[in-house]
Amino acid sequence: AVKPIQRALISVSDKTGLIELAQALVENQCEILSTGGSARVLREAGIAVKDVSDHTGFPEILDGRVKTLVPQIHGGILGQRANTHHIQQMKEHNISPIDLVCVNLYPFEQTVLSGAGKEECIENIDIGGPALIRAAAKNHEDVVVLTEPAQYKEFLEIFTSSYGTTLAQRRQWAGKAYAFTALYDATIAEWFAKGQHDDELPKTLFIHAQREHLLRYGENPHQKAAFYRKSAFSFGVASARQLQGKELSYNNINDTNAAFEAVAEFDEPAVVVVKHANPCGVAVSHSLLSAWELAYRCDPVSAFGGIVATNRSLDEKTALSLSEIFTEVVIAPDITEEAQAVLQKKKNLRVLVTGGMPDPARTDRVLHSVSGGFLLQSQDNGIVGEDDLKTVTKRKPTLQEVQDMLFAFKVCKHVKSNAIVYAKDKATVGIGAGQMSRVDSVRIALNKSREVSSKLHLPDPLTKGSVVASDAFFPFADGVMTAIEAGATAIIQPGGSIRDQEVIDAANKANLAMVFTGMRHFRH
Ligand code: 93A
Repeated sequence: AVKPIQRALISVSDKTGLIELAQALVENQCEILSTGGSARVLREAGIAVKDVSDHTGFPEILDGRVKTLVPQIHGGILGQRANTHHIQQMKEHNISPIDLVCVNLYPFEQTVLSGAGKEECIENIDIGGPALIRAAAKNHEDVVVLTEPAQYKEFLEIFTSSYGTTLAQRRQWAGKAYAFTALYDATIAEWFAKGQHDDELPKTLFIHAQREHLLRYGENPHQKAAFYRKSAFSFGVASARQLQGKELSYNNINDTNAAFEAVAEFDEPAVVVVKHANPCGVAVSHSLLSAWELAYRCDPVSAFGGIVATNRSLDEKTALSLSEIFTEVVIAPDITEEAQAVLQKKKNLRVLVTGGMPDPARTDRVLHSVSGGFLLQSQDNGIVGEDDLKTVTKRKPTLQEVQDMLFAFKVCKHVKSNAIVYAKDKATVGIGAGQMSRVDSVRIALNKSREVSSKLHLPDPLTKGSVVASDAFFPFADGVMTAIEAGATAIIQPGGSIRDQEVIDAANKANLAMVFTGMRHFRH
């Protein structure tokens, strides 16, 4: 049976779609109760509305902390219409039933993301809203609960054709409502946990993430997949706005994340090109355009169909240059109107804007699943600086070599192990990733670089005069020998092998400078 709606309570932070919803309710003889800001918006649109405070005879107090937390409201939602005892009590206390509750909550997560102070964040913890939502969901037998503007359309279609709703529909919305408030509270709990016990891992792993949407498929077409969003308090692929292009695939999301996390490592204008979750070109420079050109030069063959990430607002010149090659995704903190106009011509290209950069030093956790369980670790937020370097060779590195080494080591952190990165003038010139033996990575990076150099008809290969970074120690001297063959002049690596001395000897023999970082950056 269809249940009519005679009285609705509307209290929303996000006013999207509010007027259309209220209009339809009023046209169908429904009385609307509303809180301060929501009532104002409705009145301005000429919609008849009654203030909650007039309805209850109790004013909004404590700067709005108590608006709807009163028996007239909660009794009106929770009273069971088929229970004569309830109806009797409601009459006694002058409580009239409320048949629809439309509430969305104070924007806690957005407030945190905006960089607001602690007090403002606390003030954006909604208390009355979740209480209304949970009450209405509990009594879904009699009450409709809507928690986000995206649901209004579906509701209005049903309501305007049948003037009411069915139990099955109300049950569905009720379930959504509890998922919604649970996620909201999990977000707040996460925020409280930040900075209190950063490095502690929880005794019980409680994962609450909202299924954002189903993906067409997983890594391969025969795998099912979906994207789940948790409260991240950080800018990235999960919080990005997609301005154009096809829907992101599973691999797109993964690769885009890798690219954006990597580019966030750098302060100067930087570009990272990623293919299959590994960087195939990284550069920092005086401008984004120059960084893009240098990053692309590293491995143009692999860059085809890749992901491009920048750490500055994407400008027109860079957009023009990068739109000359086939790219799957572009992700940037922002984009100029001119650059957007350029990219719009590439209909299929996905363009994502995040609104900011993640802090590479932030504390976060990384979850990995194994059969029968999960592995949880703190994110690799280690950053090696000049003071951490220990020179182990006779020759000390030059200033230029130090800068290139620090750059290359940062890139290494984002390359799958075994990772080897050749770099010169803060641009990668050869990347070897994911090999089972380190010396293979050194060779692959060199061979790729040789191919690029010969295509460019350069007199010297790009690796000549470069530095080499290794994500973990060299177990033998063979890797160093290959780096010498490539024309590298300095090496940065964690050190710590029982054969360190053999490795150092090989470097000394060729007058290479070598520094140990004492920190490893495995990435599997
Ligand atoms: O401050 S509250 O926790 N206390 C309340 O009693 C209360 N009632 C509704 N927040 C409360 N709300 C929230 O106010 C709603 O969840 C909604 O987000 C917001 C709408 O306020 P306004 O209509 O004044 O813009």
